[in-house]
Amino acid sequence: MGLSALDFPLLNMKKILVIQDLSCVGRCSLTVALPILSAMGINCSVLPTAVLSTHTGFPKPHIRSLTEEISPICDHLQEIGAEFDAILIGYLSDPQQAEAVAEVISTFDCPVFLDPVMGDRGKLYKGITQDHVAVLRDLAAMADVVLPNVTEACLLTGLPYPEQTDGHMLRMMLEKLCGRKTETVVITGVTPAENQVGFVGIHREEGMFSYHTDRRANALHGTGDMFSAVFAGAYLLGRDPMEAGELAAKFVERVLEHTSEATPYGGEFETQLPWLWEQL
Ligand code: PXL
Repeated sequence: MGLSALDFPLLNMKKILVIQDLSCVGRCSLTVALPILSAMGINCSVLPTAVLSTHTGFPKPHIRSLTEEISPICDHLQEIGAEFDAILIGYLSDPQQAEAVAEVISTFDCPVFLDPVMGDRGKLYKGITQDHVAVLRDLAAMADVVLPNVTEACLLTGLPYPEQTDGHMLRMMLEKLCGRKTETVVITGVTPAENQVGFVGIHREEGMFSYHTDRRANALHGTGDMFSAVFAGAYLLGRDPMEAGELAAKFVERVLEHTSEATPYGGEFETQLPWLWEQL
């Protein structure tokens, strides 16, 4: 008899620690990762890197970095004996946070998923500096799974951003990013043809894999964060990287399809959570 998601509470529920910002308005980061991972039957704990009134796609957000809070929070979690099956890292609000985040990684000995949030469509997000790029390169080398978009893969590998991705360049980036610690890399937002979009990935033992579909709409804010949350959740529930990527890509496609208007408020993922639950 197959297991359904309803059986998870009876088994050993998976636990993940998500480290990224809390943007009060504008779906992204924790406000998408937390509901998505909960809907997948995963116990999601959070470590906010910053509080922002909105994500940086809105004009002039109020930003409070929580860099100083990361170590004391980590110490207390260690004191109470907290354990996690995985850590998912997303947006850091300043490069100084990387050191504290590296300390969290070494405290909780578990697989690390890194979405190196820095930019999209060839441009850095507001406030992301070259120092930020440099520390994320170091952090990427400490992660088991790295989930950049094409822009971020170029920044991590030092290659120029291409308007149209080509297979040779993607393979080069995947091989460069797959390292001693990093066993899986998935580059999202690849465009094998003008009206196509998808991902390419590499697993150290199993080699390359890819997925693409017709491009339905332009990207929306927060869809990268949705992809990484679904991907990490599915991987944690035992899916292989290709299956995890396909589920994450299909979830994002559904969000794009069901979002009435492209605004900085982001993709209307809430209505797609029941579908996600049914896939598990
Ligand atoms: O979705 C990526 C992201 C996450 N967090 C913040 C952002 C962005 C992209 O702009 O500004 C605060």
